[in-house]
Parts: sequence; structure tokens; C-alpha cells
Amino acid sequence: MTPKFQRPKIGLIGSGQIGGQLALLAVQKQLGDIVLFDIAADMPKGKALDISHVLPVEGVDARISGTSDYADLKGSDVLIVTAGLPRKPGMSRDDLLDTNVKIMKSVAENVKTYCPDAFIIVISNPLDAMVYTMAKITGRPKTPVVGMAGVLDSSRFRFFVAERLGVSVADVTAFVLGGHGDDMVPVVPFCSVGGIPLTQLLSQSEIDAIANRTRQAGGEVVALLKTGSAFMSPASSAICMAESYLRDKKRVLPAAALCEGEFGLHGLHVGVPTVIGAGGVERILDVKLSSSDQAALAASAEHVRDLVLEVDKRL
Ligand code: A3D
Repeated sequence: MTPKFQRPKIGLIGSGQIGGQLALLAVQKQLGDIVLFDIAADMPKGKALDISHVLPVEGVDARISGTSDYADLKGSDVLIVTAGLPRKPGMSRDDLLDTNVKIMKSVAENVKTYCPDAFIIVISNPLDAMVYTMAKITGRPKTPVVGMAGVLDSSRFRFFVAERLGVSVADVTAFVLGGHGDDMVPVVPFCSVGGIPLTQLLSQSEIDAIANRTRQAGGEVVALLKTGSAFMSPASSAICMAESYLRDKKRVLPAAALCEGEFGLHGLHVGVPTVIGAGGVERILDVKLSSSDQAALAASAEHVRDLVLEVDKRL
């Protein structure tokens, strides 16, 4: 008998630090069956086996497999891509461009062949340039492609605010927009604590300090880890996006989505407020920013455009 219902299939391209954590979180949230892919031969199989042994503990039924064959990703409903090198201490995300654009090109060509209908969430850095590479090669708009950075950057901002004020993280909302670089834009008027504007609770200099720490937070983690970059929070952030898609939650999440006029940006994937549901990025909330935030977003987008030009030279 053909089963009437099937669990969603989640393909993880890259099974390193973030990839393994993605698989674990996907199991814990019961999101579906999981395929871990990596060019490293047995490692994805080892992680799949390890995470399979979590299933009885968590009481979750799912199929988890590891592979180095793209054909095994066929039929994936969502793909989360972490293939690529992470930063080392002292490196900027842009320093990864040369190596990671080659990796992303080969990943995207295979995704185009094997998973033309999957919703794709890219995490590899430099984020906005990698999203562009994936979108260009897979051919938008057939395959919707979005980048995860804003959920994490906003979560960092939210955490620092909650910590400073001694309040629940659940009550702090924030939006960090723009490219995933040092010029990202924490939009302070969109930050509230239980609905109260942040500006009523903290001085401008305290807010500036939190915004600066948010911009540097990825580097702060890299410097402490010594090898590799943040992996738990990026995985958690991407799973939040995947869950919103698979469960049609229509969460309002900042994500690197293709802007075609929104915020005055054209033909660029940049972090903007989106609604993610069963239709993928269903909407970009094209709201009005203050003139200084709009200028900061435009400057950040210019940086993304420069990176995109560098990608085009390499494709
Ligand atoms: P890591 O643990 O090194 O895992 C990357 C994996 O990619 C490795 O297992 C590699 O074998 C694999 N890989 C390399 N080439 C290919 C290929 N052609 N096809 C498939 N797999 C391949 O790194 P990580 O998981 O810590 O980080 C992954 C990426 O995410 C890096 O580029 C990081 O810079 C990036 N990252 C982004 C954020 C954002 O917020 C956007 C945060 C943290 C890390």
C-alpha cells in the first residue's frame, strides 16, 4: 500500500559542525526524515548513525541517513546548505569568498539537477554572496533560495538586550537587516521589550554598545573557539526558518531574500523582514525605515553588490 502521508525530507548539504547540529535539532523538533550529505566519505554516515541513536531517547521516529551521493537528496522538501570553510581567528567572512564560491557552485549545480523544487536555506559564508551564487546557478524563481543570517544576528541582539535589562529573551524583539557583515543594520526602532520601545529603557550609548557587540559577535565566538566558528546558534536559527516553512507558521523573520524594489534594492539578496510559510518567502515586509537606517541598509547592500560582482568574476 502506498503510504498516504510522508514525513517531510530535509537535506543537509555539509555535515560539519553546523550540519550535525542541524540534524540533532531537526530530530528534536520532529521535523521529518534527514539526509546528511558531505564530500567527506564516511563522516555523514557516522553522524547519521550517531543521531539515529538519539531517536529512542527522544521518542522520535524518523529516517536518518548519511551520504556523499547527491542522488540521495532527491525529493528533499528543504535543503540547508553549510558546505564550505568556516572562518579562523583573524579572518573576515569575505576572506572565504574564493574557496567557498567554488564549493557553492558545485553544490548549486547538483541541487539544480537533483532537487529543483526544494526550498533552500543557505548558511555558508560570505552569506549574501553564497545565496547569490546558489540562486544564480539554480535559476530563480523556480527554486526559492534564502539566506540565514538575520535570525541569528537578531537573536544575538535580543540576547544582549535581555541580559543587560535582566528580562526574558522571549519578550525582546529585534530586527537586524542588511548584509551579514560588520555593516549589518540593527534597526533600533524595531526593537521592543514587551512592546516597550528599547529607547525608553536604555540610553543611546548603551544601545550603540549592544549594536556594536552584535556586529562583532560572530568574530567574538571565533576568537574564543580558536578552531571554526559559531555552530549551535546558526543551526538553531536555520531550523527556525525551516520549521516555519515546513509547518506553514508564517513567522516574521529577517532573512536574505531577493529584493526587487523593496527597500529601494533591486536584484540583490539582502537581509530584510520576511514572512516564511509553506510558500517559502511569501512576502517581504517592505516597511519604512528612518532615513539613517535606510542609508545604513543601502550602504550594507552596496557591500553585498561588490561581493556579487566578485562572485560573477569567478563563475
Ligand atoms: P565545517 O564544520 O567545516 O563544515 C563544513 C562542511 O562542508 C565540511 O564537513 C566539509 O567537508 C563540507 N564541504 C566542503 N566542500 C563541500 C562540498 N563541495 N560539498 C559538500 N560539502 C562540502 O563548518 P561549519 O559547519 O562550522 O560552517 C559551515 C559554513 O557556515 C561556513 O562557511 C561558515 O563560515 C558558515 N557560517 C555562517 C554563519 C551565518 O550566520 C551565516 C554562522 C556560522 C558559520
